[in-house]
Amino acid sequence: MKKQGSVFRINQEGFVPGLPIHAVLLTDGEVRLKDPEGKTVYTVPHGELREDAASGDRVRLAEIPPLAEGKYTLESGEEQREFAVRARGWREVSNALIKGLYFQRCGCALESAHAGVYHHPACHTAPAVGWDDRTLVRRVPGGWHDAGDYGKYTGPGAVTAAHMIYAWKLFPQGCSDELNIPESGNGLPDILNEVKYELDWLLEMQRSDGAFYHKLTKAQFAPFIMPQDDLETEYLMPVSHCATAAACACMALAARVWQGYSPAFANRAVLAAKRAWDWLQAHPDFVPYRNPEGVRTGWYGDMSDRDERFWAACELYAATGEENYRTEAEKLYGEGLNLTAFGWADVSGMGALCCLFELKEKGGEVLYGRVKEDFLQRSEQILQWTKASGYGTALPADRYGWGSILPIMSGAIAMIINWLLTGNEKMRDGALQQWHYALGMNALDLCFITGYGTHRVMHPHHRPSGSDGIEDPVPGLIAGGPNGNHNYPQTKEKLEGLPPAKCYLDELPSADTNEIAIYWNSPAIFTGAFVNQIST
Ligand code: 9MR
Ligand code: ZN
Repeated sequence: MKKQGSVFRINQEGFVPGLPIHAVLLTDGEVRLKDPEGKTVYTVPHGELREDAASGDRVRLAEIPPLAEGKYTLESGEEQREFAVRARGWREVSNALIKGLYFQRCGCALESAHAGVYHHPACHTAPAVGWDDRTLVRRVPGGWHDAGDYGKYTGPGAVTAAHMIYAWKLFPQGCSDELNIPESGNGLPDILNEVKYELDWLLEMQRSDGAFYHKLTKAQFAPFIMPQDDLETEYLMPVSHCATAAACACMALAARVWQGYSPAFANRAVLAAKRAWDWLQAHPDFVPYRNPEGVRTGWYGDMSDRDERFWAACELYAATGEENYRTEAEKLYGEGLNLTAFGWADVSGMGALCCLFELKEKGGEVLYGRVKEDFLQRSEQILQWTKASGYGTALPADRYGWGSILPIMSGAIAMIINWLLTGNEKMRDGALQQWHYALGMNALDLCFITGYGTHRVMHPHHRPSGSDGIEDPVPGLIAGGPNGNHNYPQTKEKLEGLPPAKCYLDELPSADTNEIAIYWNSPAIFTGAFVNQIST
């Protein structure tokens, strides 16, 4: 048998008809593409390699015109690599990414009817206690575990839910499949059913004065035990500006969507958003969140709330049409924001999404016109990074930090939005290449989504996967990926000296390269919804 080619780096879930096939080649020689009968259907001619700065690899990125459904083989000398072209070929993996959030549900049993072998009893059902005020004892049920730990963090949760809501708003046909979750078949698309699980929890995280608690976690991370065995007290940690503004934005966004499904819920959501906004107005001086003494769970430190406030003002204006929100949004926009940032720390891009797709008629010169111009310019920069990378990855070599998958998938979102606004095919292809990156077209030759790909992540830093006694990790979760910063000493010891895009360990302790997180799944969900929609 011929060797399974080490000179090929491709999307390990294959391709779909009608879209170009991208493959990174580590050979300058001719590459033949053969159909199942062994007939050459396409030839990539000999071509020069160039060094990819992030990985040190000498590569070239080939683009093969769209192919009909079928099985194909790439061949270079003795090496070959098979792949399939299938209609709806990426549906399964993108559904799995959404279902991945279901597996993160807290406070309810995961029944085997929905969770299969990964079923487990309800977890974290005891009442939470206020960290500052121990007389505050109340149930705060639900929500998603944030990542490999069992914490639940307001800002990151709000951003995750919002990525998913926008995925559905912009690409409904790309994400409307039934996911076999408890609510399936209730008339609401399943992606929204899953989001609602988080929204209900978020509403519980609001204090009576309108502010949101920053997080609900224990004082320390749990050991690697199943969630139902994690019985220590969970605390409502102090409120924060960033959490309040992010939850405010998310609730105003949700209110508009649920108007068509459940006006009562929509009403509750918009009222929560308004109360959060009023708290922010009454507390104009930003105080960054700090973990109280003795608390070691995720910090989610953020040194500015301007971007969260901008996003919140945009969404509230879209939800209510009240001019004061518009005035605030314009003022905050005028302070200068990075409109292509879509992560938990900088949410400016979420505000941009609102301006571009919800405020076209109502946003006028600033909130539509200027945001659009600014956005197009910034996304052009992302396309340039993509072109400069040998692997077509939207990240410069010096920016591979903890969770590098986030800026990479954010790059995909930015290029997708550009494509929606301009129809520029280079943007579509740039976005596709980030999808391919996540699924295997990368220097590690690895699909970052558990349960998928021919070369798989097997040991994510994820407590259930690490303690359930099942060999395969919980499926549909995306790993943070290579991190050139070597945050952990043991990671540093094993990886020091390697180029950043190769600093990755498929080892359970390596939270700094192999943890999963809900807000890494969600931009991949957005991108998956897009690729599905344009290929159906
Ligand atoms: O995603 C976060 C990353 O940007 C930070 O560099 C890192 C270290 O502070 O923390 C990451 O978030 C973790 C959070 O603090 C706790 N839950 C797991 C998260 C993913 O690793
Ligand atoms: Zn739990």
